[in-house]
Amino acid sequence: STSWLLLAVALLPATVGVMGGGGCQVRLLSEASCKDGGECPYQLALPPLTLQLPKELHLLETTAKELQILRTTVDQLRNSCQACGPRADRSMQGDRAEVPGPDSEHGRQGPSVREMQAKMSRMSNSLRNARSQIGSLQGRLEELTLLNMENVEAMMNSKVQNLTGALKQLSYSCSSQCSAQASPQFLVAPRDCSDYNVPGKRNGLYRVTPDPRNGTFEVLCDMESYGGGWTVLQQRLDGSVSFNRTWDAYKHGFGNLRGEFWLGNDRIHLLTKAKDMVLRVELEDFEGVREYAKYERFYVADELLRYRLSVGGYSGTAGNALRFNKLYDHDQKSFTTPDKDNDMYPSGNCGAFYSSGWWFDACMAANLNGKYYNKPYKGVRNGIFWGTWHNMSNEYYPTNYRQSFKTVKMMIRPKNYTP
Ligand SMILES: [Ca+2]
Repeated sequence: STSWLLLAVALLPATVGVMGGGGCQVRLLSEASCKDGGECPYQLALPPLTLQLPKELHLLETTAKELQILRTTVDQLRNSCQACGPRADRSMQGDRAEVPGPDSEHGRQGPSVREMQAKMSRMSNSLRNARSQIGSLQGRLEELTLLNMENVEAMMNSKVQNLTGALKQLSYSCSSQCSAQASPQFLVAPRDCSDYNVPGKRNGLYRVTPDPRNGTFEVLCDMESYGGGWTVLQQRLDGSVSFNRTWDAYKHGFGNLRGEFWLGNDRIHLLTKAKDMVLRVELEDFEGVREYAKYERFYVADELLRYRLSVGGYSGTAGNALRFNKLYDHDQKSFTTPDKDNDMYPSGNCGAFYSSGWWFDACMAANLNGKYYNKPYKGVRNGIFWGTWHNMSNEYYPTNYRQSFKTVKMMIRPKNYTP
């Protein structure tokens, strides 16, 4: 754009001059030089004009310059040739002191020829060099091509071989170490007591991880009764722990795992969610009668579903109190505590009325979290209750005392467990 601007500025005065007529000056050169015939010379002053010429003209200029130089050289050569003889003599006489030796004649006469010869030889040398360089470059190019096509393949093959070897070594060392160390128990954290049940295990406290996202906790394991592998959810032994507790207490569990306790609704949910579980209820009264109820299906939902109970598939000796009849059915019932009424009884809170947390209907045919009585009792039936106990039908008569239980135990085990 700069060159365009320069051109425009240079052309502008000319254009203006012609258009305006003021810039164009035509005048007589001189009156004195006018001839007698009246022919006076005129001087025409044109405004400066700059023209943009194609750049190839520069070559023309260069060529002209070179031509000029060549002409000068030729002239010089011609001159020196013409003055060959006399100049050589003069130079031999005059320059002897400074330019000694027999070559001085040639030194004066043919420097341009010798220079040109030297130049020629230098040029031919460099030409040879260039040619040999080109040759070597071509050779390298071919080598590189060969490297690309063949050597890379070989290199890759060797690398693949190395990797395969390393892989074999790794798999060998892994398999040999693993087989030496591992049994499945170390690979998967025990989810409930059944995962611990190898021969020689005894009743006690074990850590279980039913759901790795929800941590690990301790449980009481019954490893001896009925094939073992039982995770105990609840235990009543002596009445030392009150089961008249809040929603929060039943959620997190309470009591002592070595004595009386409720494991906690969150944990019961996790355990029954991890595997299909069987529930076994153990009951013993103060007359020494021991009976059990077993359910093939036992699941407790999470807190959002109010720990709803799913229970079914009864077998046993104590009777199916959890699913007594249509009016008293604990299956699919939410958990209720004295401070949280989720029961089916519209006029009040079964948990508050019977002093416990349980899956109350309206209200119950069973309540294993009732008050612990160490002997028959009267009044509200708020004790541990199993509605199908063998003597339940005549408990009111003639004494009107209510049945009490000495020990209660609720425990679960995977349905597919084999002792
Ligand atoms: Ca209610």
